[in-house]
Amino acid sequence: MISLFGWNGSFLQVDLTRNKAVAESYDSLLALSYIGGRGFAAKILWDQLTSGVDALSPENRLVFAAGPLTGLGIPNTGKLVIAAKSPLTGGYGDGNIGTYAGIHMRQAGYDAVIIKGKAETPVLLYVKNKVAEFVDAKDFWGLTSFETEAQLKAMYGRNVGVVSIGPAGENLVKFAVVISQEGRAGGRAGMGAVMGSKNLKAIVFEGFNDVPVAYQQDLKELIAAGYREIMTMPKYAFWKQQGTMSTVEWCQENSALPTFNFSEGVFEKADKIGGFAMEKIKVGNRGCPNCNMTCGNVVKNSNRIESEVDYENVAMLGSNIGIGNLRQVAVLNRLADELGLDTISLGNVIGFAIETSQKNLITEKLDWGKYKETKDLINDIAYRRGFGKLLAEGVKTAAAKIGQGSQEWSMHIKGLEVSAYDCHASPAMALSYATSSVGAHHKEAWVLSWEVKFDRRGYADEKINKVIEMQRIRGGVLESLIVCRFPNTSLGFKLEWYTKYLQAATGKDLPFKALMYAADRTLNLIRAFWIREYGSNWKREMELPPMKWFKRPLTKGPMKGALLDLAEFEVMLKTYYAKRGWDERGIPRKSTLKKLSLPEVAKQLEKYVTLSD
Ligand code: PTT
Ligand code: SF4
Repeated sequence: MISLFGWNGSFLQVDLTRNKAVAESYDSLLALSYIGGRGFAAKILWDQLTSGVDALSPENRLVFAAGPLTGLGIPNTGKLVIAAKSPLTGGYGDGNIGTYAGIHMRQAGYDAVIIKGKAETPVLLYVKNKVAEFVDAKDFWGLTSFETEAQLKAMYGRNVGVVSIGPAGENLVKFAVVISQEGRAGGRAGMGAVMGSKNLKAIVFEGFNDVPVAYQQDLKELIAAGYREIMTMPKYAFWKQQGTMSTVEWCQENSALPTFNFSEGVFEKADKIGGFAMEKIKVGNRGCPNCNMTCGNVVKNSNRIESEVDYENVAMLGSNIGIGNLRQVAVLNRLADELGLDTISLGNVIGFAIETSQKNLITEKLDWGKYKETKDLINDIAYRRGFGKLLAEGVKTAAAKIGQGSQEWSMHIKGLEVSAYDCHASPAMALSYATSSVGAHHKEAWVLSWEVKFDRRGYADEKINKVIEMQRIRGGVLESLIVCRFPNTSLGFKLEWYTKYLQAATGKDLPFKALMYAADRTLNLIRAFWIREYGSNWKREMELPPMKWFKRPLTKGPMKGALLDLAEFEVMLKTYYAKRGWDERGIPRKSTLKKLSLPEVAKQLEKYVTLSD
């Protein structure tokens, strides 16, 4: 056990094949080198996996990792990283979910839970204050994530933390997510499928112990001051009103709203699915634990049932598939949550299927804006029925099977479907997708608003620097601490708050610079993970954005005619690599790994590829 404050110094290693759960301590070097969350997850997956493991086999590890700020009541820290080798991309996969489960996990004494093996029949794991129990979950198999959590709370009490999968995870849909608290989802790259492959329906966490901190009184005062500061920020009131939903109008104005499978950046019914339309049917706010920004907008959907909507969900299940009715979109969104499907990939595969059908390349007759048919298709995907079975594999595999040039409009990078920002007119946003740690996700560098403000269509070096800076801060520091990025990115809450919290919690002086260094280490380790998996099959071309953005210009809106330029983008990508200390293939150089104290990683990688000096 380490004698540091802020960290418990203990992981729970669970083997579902043998029904064994063992606490394992780790040393302070690990804590200080990787901080927590994504840093821990990357290190654990690097150490415990070998190249080529089938992501849906018992050998894969499913990691639930918290950070040194989790469970202490600090603003916006109710988040948990869920990570594994991704069945969708074959590379590193993770996601970030707001849940009481992370808080309870820390208060039960663990900084991470690592799951390997496969239970013979469905189980759930109950972790209560250092004691882990395997509970038969046959009666839960087949339930939606909402039903599962409700029943578990009836069994274990309302205050426990629960993460679970729905039928999509059970059926190994490659973009199944893990769900918590009726509307929080995490693990876009198929973490729900990994959980399903282990026959693990849910984990219930119940912890009552305080995590040891260095300066309790200082921390208490800082926490109160942080919440006060957030509430007095100028953008706070509007944020509470609309959360991420105002992004619909913003993207429409700036020609970035994914429309008809990313063919356009504007949607004629955008006002019907935007933030102001949402306000008319809003019935409340929900959110993650330890947050006074509660950005989950709860609306009443067409079935008069509550559904929590965020920008990505609405854009992908709205404009991207031609549905311009927010109550209907909210039904689809809730269905995705119940079944445990990632809304971004879902809207993406459906958009791809409609476009492919319109071009008469498949026998299914699909069209834009068809609410009822879409609902049926979503169920077919979750239960792997009919055509849904192919779409359940993700858009990359579906396009490869359909062929006939359909790869050109399969909107993914490295197998992960692109998030809800059209990039015809945004080279840096496309670069951010291309080089994200998990595939085409916006979470690390949402550079689009910066492009809109300063230089929309250029390929200048400044853009590359911006992407790298954002990736280090958001994808490295915030994902490892772990804190929600919205207070900083949407309200302007200063990052210095987090170093103060960290100091009070751990007693260690870890300046932001040190956190950025640790972030670089983690991001390079994740890169190494991808390279170790792909070996000689790793190609720079894998990181090129979808060809549609290079070949088929926007036909409407303020950016009409816009296209990405392939030659310029390639130069941008190579320059990005050079700035990261990677070679022309995008592989970290030996010198870079050495600088980050990762010589062992270099040694291992050399078994798979030749490293440049
Ligand atoms: C995230 C991705 C996003 S990002 C959204 S909406 W977004 C989608 N949400 C889904 C959902 O809901 N249901 C569903 N079935 N699938 C969904 N897939 C999509 O998943 C989320 C918020 C949001 S709302 C965002 S941006 C921020 N993301 C953060 C992040 O990544 N890191 C961090 N440190 N802080 C963040 N804060 C914000 O959290 P993935 P949540 Mg999510 C219903 O997991 O895999 O990273 O994909 O966690 O608790 O729902 O909060 O406009
Ligand atoms: Fe969760 Fe939203 Fe609060 Fe972030 S701002 S912690 S996503 S409720």
